[in-house]
Amino acid sequence: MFEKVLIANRGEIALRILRACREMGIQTVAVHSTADTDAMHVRLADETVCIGPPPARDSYLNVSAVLSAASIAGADAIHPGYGFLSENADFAALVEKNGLAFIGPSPDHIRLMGDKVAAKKAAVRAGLKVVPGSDGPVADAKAAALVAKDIGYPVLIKATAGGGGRGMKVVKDERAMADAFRLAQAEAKAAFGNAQVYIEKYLTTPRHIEVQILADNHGEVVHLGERDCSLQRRHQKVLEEAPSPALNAAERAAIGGRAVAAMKKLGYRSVGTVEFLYDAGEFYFIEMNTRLQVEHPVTEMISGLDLVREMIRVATGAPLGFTQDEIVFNGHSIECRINAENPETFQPSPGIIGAYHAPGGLGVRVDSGLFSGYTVPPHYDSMIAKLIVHGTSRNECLMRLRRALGEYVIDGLETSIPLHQRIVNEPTFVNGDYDIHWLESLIAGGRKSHD
Ligand code: MV4
Repeated sequence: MFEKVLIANRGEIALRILRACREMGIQTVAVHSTADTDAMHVRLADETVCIGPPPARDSYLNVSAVLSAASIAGADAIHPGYGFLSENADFAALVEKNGLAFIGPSPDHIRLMGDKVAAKKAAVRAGLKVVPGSDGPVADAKAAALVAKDIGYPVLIKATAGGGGRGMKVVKDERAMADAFRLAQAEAKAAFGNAQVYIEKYLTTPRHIEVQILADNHGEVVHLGERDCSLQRRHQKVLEEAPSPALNAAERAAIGGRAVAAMKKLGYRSVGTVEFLYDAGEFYFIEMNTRLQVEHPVTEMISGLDLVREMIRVATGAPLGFTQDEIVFNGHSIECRINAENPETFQPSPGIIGAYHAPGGLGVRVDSGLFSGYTVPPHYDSMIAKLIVHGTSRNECLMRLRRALGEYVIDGLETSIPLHQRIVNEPTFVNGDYDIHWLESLIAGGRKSHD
């Protein structure tokens, strides 16, 4: 087992990793910017290293600062969390070159999945169905129009280096292609430094369903069920649940089994998430995330497994301690991402936390570094807490979530708690009958049937 792990992240996920390490008897090293000196993950760590000023590019994204901190502290492994350096293949390779373990997938798998065209090709080779579209990158609007004519409009232009929805353009008909293509290329170039784009048939009302994978270094792979992440605003997930209310047991077993078989073929290791669009009973692979995800707790709640612990175990070379048959799913879980932002305008709302009271009781989990007197810095993502609830059924989970949201007190700044209270009372959400556009239409609809 590792003796000392450096946690290359901040906020709730740094705390989440720290907790797993402590339970495993592993020493922790927190790195932090000067904006995070008083943060909870820094206070609780065994050792701390300041790695730079507030802007992420000068601290949490500074590869040499993080590697130097690991070397000075004598860490034998680095956990990257999510965001920041977590899906930087060059960073993962450098960590290994420095003789440390990267607690995550191999640099090659990170690189492969970072190229969305290569990822799709790999998925096809590994037996997964993908959305019809161009075979690879498309050179110009003329070639794009040829593909679109073949698969039929509407189509979606996506960035090869993209992911997470940035730089996508829906094209309704051939007349709109030329402008959309140029715009997509320009946005891809600006966002990712790579103008390359590809084309897919645009699915108008799918759900976003993703399968959690766990793999050891010896070819064993299991899935931990799926999560429904269809509730998004501007490609930011707002609320996630497991299992998906859209799937029956046969569909669940089928997609889990296909994702496992694909990852075995690819020789994948560590945790990963295979993302699908679910439309008219079919699953289409779109991307794979080669990291621990924000929403991993809903999977932990229904599987009883500690994903961070398992991720650390397999990174030491230990074999998976259980088989697919031994994983028992139990009940239902929902996570609400709580952001420091105005619940109507979505403007960030950093500031000092006044009174703070987190909900508790049976089936309630709060992953957060918040405390009364803490200052939410303006330099980073606005997510300040995750409220995760478990129930024996979806209805019990929903009742408990409403209760827990009502108990949560975060004074001093605006949060998205009122938005969540609205969502959990909407009939469409209560029925589980939503797609990827439902939340945005609810928000755009203004004052509607809440309370
Ligand atoms: C799509 C799609 C429809 N058809 N691909 C968004 C994030 C990235 N992971 C992939 N995404 C999508 N890919 C095809 N072929 C719909 C989405 C999508 C989306 C698109 C427009 C507006 C909001 C969206 C929310 C979630 C997913």
